[in-house]
Amino acid sequence: MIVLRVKNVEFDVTYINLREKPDWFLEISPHGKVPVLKVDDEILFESNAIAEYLEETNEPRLHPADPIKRARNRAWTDFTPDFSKALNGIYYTKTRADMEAGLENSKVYIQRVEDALAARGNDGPFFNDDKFSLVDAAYAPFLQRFEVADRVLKTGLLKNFPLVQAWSDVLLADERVTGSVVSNFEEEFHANLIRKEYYVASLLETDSVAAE
Ligand SMILES: N[C@@H](CCC(=O)N[C@@H](CS)C(=O)NCC(=O)O)C(=O)O
Repeated sequence: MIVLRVKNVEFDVTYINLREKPDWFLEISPHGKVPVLKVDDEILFESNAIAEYLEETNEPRLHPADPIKRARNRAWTDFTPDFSKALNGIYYTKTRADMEAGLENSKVYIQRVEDALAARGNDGPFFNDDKFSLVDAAYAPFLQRFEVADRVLKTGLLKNFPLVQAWSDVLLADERVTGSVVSNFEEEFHANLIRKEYYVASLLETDSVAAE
């Protein structure tokens, strides 16, 4: 969705309930996962494949023009699942001890991205430079979810990674990112944490009781 927005591609979006996937969705999504992109009568799946298709078919180009930089960008996009798993492993946990273990475990993955940002040789503010790239689009959703969870958990994790923190701040202030989720995103995200009875949800309930 972010790539569609950055490239100003016209699209319609259909949200589905992942707890009760409709039959039409299961018929078109080979892994039963979102996102799926329908182009005329063709179905594309997997975020990276969709992003690369949009890159090849729509301006502006988000990949760097230089082939070496482009290959490195693809390598960092390939790292997104490790990075997201590390962040998810903090707040998708049932106990405080598991959350703390997830927090500790995440540091090595975040440090790798911190080092990549330090190596870009400029002030960004995006992954490569001053231009939004496919790497920005790939990481933004996970930084966005972590930020919502960490407002409750208050781990302050990213304080130890100033370049990742600054990158996250810029992405989460960007309308192309914030506008790519449902308007009640935070509410939906919290509801999911509560439904799954994650540790973070117990802090949420404490917060709302304290606010009454
Ligand atoms: N590698 C896939 C991962 C997609 C994915 O895990 N989607 C999640 C939501 S973010 C999903 O559809 N989960 C539902 C399920 O696995 O049943 C991609 O990047 O598109």
